[in-house]
Amino acid sequence: AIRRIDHVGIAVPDLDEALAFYRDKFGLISEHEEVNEEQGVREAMLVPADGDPTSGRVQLLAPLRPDSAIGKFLDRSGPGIQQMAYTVDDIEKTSEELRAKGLRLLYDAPRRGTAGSRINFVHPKDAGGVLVELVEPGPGH
Ligand code: MC0
Repeated sequence: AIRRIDHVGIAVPDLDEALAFYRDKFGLISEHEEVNEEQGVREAMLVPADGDPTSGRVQLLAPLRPDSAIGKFLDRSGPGIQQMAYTVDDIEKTSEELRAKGLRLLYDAPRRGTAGSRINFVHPKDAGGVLVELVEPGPGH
């Protein structure tokens, strides 16, 4: 089952510029940065500096390569919201429930996401034009 909004993912051409923008304009600061080669992204998770620690995160996603998911998204749509991510307790179970409801999941088995999480995606054409990510947090998160 879906527990909460995990993060909203925003495609950006330049991670360092976007980090400075979100910090200076909105007071959102980076709690974690990582390169995910398989996904072709350099990414950062942002939280409100003095806000509710349980807040859903903002994830900035910059492409490592032009032919990556984020590279293609930037080409087609320009910078902006690329994905909506929900926290789930059991990604295999939730994926199976959604498949049974007729939604296409992008991966047969979960792949590695931020900070040891396991992730899968619902195809945007099956979710009202929204790329929906399912996130089962890593141990200790
Ligand atoms: C494509 N479409 C989207 C979309 N991307 N619609 C809404 N949101 C998006 N992000 C639309 C296109 O406009 C097109 O519509 C249709 O979907 C099919 O597009 P396509 O030509 O198949 O597009 P591709 O080749 O760009 O692939 C789209 C797809 C891909 C969602 C399959 O981006 C993908 O595999 N995404 C999952 C992985 C990912 O996003 N990784 C980056 C984040 P029309 O109407 O023109 O036919 S990594 C991450 O998120 C991590 C590390 C984490 O959170 O832990």
